[in-house]
Amino acid sequence: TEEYVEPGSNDATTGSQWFPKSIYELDICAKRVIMYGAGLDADHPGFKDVEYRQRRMMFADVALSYKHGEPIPRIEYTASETHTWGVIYRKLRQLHKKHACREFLDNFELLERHCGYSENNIPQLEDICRFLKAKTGFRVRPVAGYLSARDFLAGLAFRVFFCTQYVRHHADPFYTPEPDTVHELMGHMALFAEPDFAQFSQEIGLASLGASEEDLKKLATLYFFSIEFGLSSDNCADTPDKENAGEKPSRKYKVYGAGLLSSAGELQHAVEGNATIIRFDPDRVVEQECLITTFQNAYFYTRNFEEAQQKLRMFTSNMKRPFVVRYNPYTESVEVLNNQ
Ligand code: TIH
Ligand code: FE2
Repeated sequence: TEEYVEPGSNDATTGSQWFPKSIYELDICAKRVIMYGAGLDADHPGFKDVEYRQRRMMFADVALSYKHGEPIPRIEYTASETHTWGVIYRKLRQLHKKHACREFLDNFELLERHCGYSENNIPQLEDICRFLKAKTGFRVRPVAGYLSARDFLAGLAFRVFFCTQYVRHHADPFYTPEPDTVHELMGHMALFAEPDFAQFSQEIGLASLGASEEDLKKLATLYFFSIEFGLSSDNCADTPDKENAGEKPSRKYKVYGAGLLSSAGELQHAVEGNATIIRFDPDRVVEQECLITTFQNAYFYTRNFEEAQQKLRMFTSNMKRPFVVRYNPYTESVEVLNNQ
């Protein structure tokens, strides 16, 4: 499975767009990076910083030469990178304690105990990968930068999460438009240790395999407003119960979305300001624009992961594909059953 597959290629088995059938074929997806290092846009604080750009090239090399099954190379982070991490760590841990959901906080403590999480140390992907594998079967693998939504979501179908390993530029520690290792480790990792959340994530991934362009875009938007920016109303002081209750005071919500839990700036905006917060209803969510260089215009909540999962299932069961996929955990591959 060494070959490169051109994005958009036809899939011989299904007649839809090509998608990986085995976990090894994620090596193909991992190579189709949209932008990294030299591709940084001109607004990015790292754009004019030659040293930063060179460092990013090193990370890109590590990610592009990685293959499924290999140990993930350990990175020796610089004093400056570790300092940036520490500044963010201190700030976010305070905010997490106030605003993060219970499942996130409990699992984050396990990461501190077992995976080298501390304000003086940037954890290594290999250690996290082993930990998650034992908890939920989730794995991480390094990636050089943004993938297309199709390639990125395909990883989730195999319980694989593509993770950047570089650190954001020190000029702007509390918000970055690009995912970086602080976002992945501080925002995402804890919940992949939670079985319900792992299942929810995989189901988005499975629904995305061979989906039409239109459906793929909807699934990417649902991913974005749940896994990246989702809120929950369980265990809150005053649980909102009315459907479509908009613009409620923020203390009624807990946060589980990684894009909020890794950004002190946007987290405070979402739950300490008066951001628009709407009930997570897939038909409504897919109408919302995903913003990647600014804060979101609105955030969505469910009561808990179970509710998110039910709503997602209802929605995806109406999506049409001329085949059915089933994940086989013994072979770590996707079986395709053609419908007549
Ligand atoms: N904005 C987030 C942060 O500053 O940590 C990173 C990203 C979330 C979603 C996409 S990029
Ligand atoms: Fe993310």
